[in-house]
Amino acid sequence: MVHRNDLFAFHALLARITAPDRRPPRILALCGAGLSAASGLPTFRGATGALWETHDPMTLATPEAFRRDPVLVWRFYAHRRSVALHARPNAGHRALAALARNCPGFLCLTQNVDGLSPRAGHPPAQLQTLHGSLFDLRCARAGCGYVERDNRQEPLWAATTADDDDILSVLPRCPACRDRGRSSLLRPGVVWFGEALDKAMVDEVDTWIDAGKIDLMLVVGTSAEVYPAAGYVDVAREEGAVVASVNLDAADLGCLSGMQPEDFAFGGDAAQLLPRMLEPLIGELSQTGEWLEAKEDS
Ligand code: BJW
Repeated sequence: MVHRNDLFAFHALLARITAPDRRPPRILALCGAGLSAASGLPTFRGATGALWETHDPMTLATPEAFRRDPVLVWRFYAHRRSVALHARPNAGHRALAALARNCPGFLCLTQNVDGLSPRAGHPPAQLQTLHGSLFDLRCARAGCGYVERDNRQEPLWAATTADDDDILSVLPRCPACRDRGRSSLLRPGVVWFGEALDKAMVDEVDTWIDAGKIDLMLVVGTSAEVYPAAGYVDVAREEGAVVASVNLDAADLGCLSGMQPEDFAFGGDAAQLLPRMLEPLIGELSQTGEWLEAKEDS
């Protein structure tokens, strides 16, 4: 099936759903690693996916990998923290942040853990970080519950020799466990395969979805292979949403099951496409390529 990549038709849809004589629009977005690709962060899968050293990142994003080799997994995440901290939000993050500011009925679900959407000024109440954050640290011991939010220490530990035993001794440890005489490792506050998403967050998303018909579902830079996140696209469609997918890879544009004739599929870089797609609702990018309204916190 051929899907529409007609920007004029998309802008006509935006005009319809924001017409003054109807209720305020409700827009949902599901974002993935492709949104941050233009900021220099590698994706997990597809042509822009990258190995870290010799490892497939997917083999490291599991509780089993952390139990087996915490040094290897922490080195991977320390590297990712560093890359994310030195990256800048791109025009795609800023366009979505501007949409949130201009449209109270917009909720963005991001699978990204890189912190770039918050740094683009996305209002926190309109952003759910489904897979956690690279900058949260939590105790690896089940039942402890210690969490440290927004730790941007860089580097996470002082440089040591390449010897893994040295690194093990400087990995972050749980202060709560230490107080009880048992020093457990801290781990990245992200959601690994086989782990449940934060229940309170899922409940909040469900409450938002249940609040009424959804007009538009944006699916941005994701292979939509990982559940339960990918399932929100089907849920939005059941709630009446037109789906607009944005992806660099034509193969992944068509990966969403159940694409309908009224849906849209825009092939290209999300950082370039989103500002143009959303222009009727957020205005124009400045001549310098900077998002005029954007405010970065760092
Ligand atoms: C561009 C671009 C540019 C490039 N512009 N586009 C139902 C069916 C089958 C399986 C399951 C199911 N339900 C659950 C499962 C199991 C599993 C799962 O989904 N497996 C599938 C792989 C089959 N799910 C889970 O395990 C989840 N947990 C769970 O279900 O728990 C149940 C439970 C309940 C109660 C108790 C206990 C358990 C958890 C999933 C967690 C995923 N975690 C990761 C790692 C996070 C930490 C980290 O970052 O290291 O999340 S995996 C990884 O994939 C990461 C991502 O957020 C996620 C999605 O990837 P994403 O963002 O889509 O990236 P890519 O690389 O796949 O795609 C990038 C796209 O961008 C591509 O399409 C490019 O073309 C495009 N692109 N440049 C636009 N410039």
